This record gives sequence, structure tokens and C-alpha cells, in this order.
Amino acid sequence: MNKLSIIGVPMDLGQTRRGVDMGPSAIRYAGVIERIENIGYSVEDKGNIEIALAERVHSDENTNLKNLKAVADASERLAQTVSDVITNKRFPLVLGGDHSIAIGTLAGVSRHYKNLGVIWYDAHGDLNTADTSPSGNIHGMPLAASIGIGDDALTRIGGYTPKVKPENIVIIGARSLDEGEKELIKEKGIKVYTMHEIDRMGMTKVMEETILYLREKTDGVHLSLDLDGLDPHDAPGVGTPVIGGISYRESHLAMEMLAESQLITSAEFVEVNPILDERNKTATVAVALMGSLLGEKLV
Ligand code: 5AB
Ligand code: MN
Ligand code: MN
Ligand code: MN
Repeated sequence: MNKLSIIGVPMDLGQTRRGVDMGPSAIRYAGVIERIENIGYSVEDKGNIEIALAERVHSDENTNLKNLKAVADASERLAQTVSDVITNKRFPLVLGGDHSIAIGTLAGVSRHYKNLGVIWYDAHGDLNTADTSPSGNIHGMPLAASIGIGDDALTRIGGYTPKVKPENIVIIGARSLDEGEKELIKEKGIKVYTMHEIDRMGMTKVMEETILYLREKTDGVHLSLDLDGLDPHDAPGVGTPVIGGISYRESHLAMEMLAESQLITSAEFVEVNPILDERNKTATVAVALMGSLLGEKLV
């Protein structure tokens, strides 16, 4: 039987809007465990990683990265938990929390693979550093940190860097990239399917190409799905919504194609913010996408 472990990360220190710390609860309330058990998995809920209270965390004056120490500390503990899950031959499913948690998730996953691939499903590139970030929010930096660019406190989680090679990354759904991020994408040769390509080629072709591209060069693929990759109409409960996004139906198809490919070896679903949501719609969408990703059949 396939085994899966759920790890909640009530992280809200990577940005400044309150409520995203309640993401893991909202996703559990939307029925994630039952949904995955019904597919045939043996599911273990490892509970939540402990996160410092935002009210009690003070940023260091020597850096413009908000809550740097607290985010780095949580990332170390998340990395260890994720790594243990993989050692026990279970599939890690990480529930966010803001996207800064990907730093810890990837630190934990990557030590188990020689050539990890990453699908970054997001409206944003999350490729900022202290120098390029317009906000100082670490949830806009996890992909940069994972390729080894940025503050040592973020790039060296788990005691090694980098976690992923730029050529092993595929970004899907991008439509809001900062100037520094665009430069980094060109310089490092990161593959990106923006909304333009999704509209032009269709999601089927985008996923066929992505799967082919990653299958050739990787020995494991992590899916990092930011709910703001979807259109705010389908996923309104996110902190940084951007109009013109991927539809629920396209996302559903993308997840089904990933299930069929049997490529995905770990996953995280992030940025669900129940305070900004409409009747838990975004958490419900997240759970439906997890279902398709893990092999749920329509008939
Ligand atoms: B998310 C922005 N690029 O760095 C920044 O939601 C937004 O994890 C980041 O994708 C959005 O502050 C981070 C303007
Ligand atoms: Mn985003
Ligand atoms: Mn993101
Ligand atoms: Mn966001």
C-alpha cells in the first residue's frame, strides 16, 4: 500500500498578512485525510511544525529580510521532518502556510535525490533576494534560496547548498515577475510557462512538455503549488492574488497528467489564507487538486 504523511506548517512569517497560518487547519477541515485515504493510501498526519507567534517575533535590524531568524529556524525543523518521512518510505505532503516553507521542504527532500526536479506552480517566480525584493517578504524568495542564491541563513538550511539545479526547474502560471526575477530566469536558464504559453499552447501541451523535460533529467520531482497560481476567481483565499490565472479545470487536468506520469515524489500546497477566503473555497480546491495529483479517478 502507498503510504503518505501530512505535515502542517502554520507559517505566516514569510509575509505580512495574517491568516495564512490557519491554512493547514482549513485544508484538514476540507477533508484532506479522508480524500486521500479513499484513493487507497495509508495516511499519517504528523501534525504541525511549531512556528513562532508573529506578535512575538522581532526582525533583525541588520537585514531587510523580515523575520529571517524565525523563518530559518522553522525551515531547519521542517527539513528534518520531511527528510524523516522520506527515509520511512512515505510520500511527504506539506500543507502551508506561506511559501517560505518551500525552503525547508526542499532542504528535506533534496538530500534524498541526486537530481531533484521542481515544478513551481505559481503566479510569481519567488526568485527574489534581499537585493531585488520589493517587499522584504521571504515568501517571495524560496526558489532563489533553493538554487543557492540569497542570504546564507536561507540557502544553507540542512547544511548544504544548492538544493536544486536551475535547469531542473519548471515554473508554471507566472504572470507577476519582478525585474530582478526576470534577469535571474534568463541568466540561469530556468524553464517558464507563463500564462501566455498556457493560453497559446493549452495546458495539455504545457504538461506534456514539462513531464518530458523533467523525466529525462531528474530522479525525483517535487511539486510546489502556490494556490495563487490559480485565478483568484477559483482560489480567492490567497495573500497576493493576480488576475488572469490558471483555471480550476486546467489545474485539475495538470494534476491528473502528473498522476498519470508517476513523476511526483513529494508535494506541498501553500498560501491558503482562510481569513481572505470565501467559505473555505480555496482549501477545498487545494484538497481536490491533491486528490487528482494522488491518483483519484473520476469514474
Ligand atoms: B508568493 C513579490 N514578488 O517578492 C515579492 O505568494 C510577491 O509565494 C511575492 O508567490 C509573492 O514581494 C510570493 C512582489
Ligand atoms: Mn505566488
Ligand atoms: Mn509562491
Ligand atoms: Mn501569495
